[in-house]
Amino acid sequence: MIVRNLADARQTDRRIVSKTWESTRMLLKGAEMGFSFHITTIYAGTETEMWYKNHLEAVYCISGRGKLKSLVDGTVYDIFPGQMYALNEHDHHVLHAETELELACVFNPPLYGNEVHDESGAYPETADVVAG
Ligand code: 9YT
Repeated sequence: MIVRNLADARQTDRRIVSKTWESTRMLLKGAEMGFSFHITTIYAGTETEMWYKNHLEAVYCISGRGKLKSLVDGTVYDIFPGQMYALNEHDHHVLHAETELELACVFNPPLYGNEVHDESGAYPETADVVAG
């Protein structure tokens, strides 16, 4: 069994800080669960364009308010606590955080560790660090 605490994990290199977001990776590839599990904070007033060509992701909104726009068909969805979205078709999208958003995110395949988005908004297929 693996038991971890978010506040503790935030004091370690599990906390990855990028330009418009930060993410604490609670479970990674090395845990051999078949997915990774992250608690992500999107900073208020930011827009993040993403396109996970190598991953599927499900996102659950814990707190905050924002807009999710599909860059496939232009549909805009409200994001608020209780909303979930799944990028089941590797959907190209942009997330606008009207307030700070706290999100729970699951990635399949799991992230290795310290990945941040490349210029296209994707994570690479492999990485150097393999944490649990
Ligand atoms: C919602 C989203 O995908 N934000 C980018 C960060 C990502 N969730 C991560 O690395 O945890």
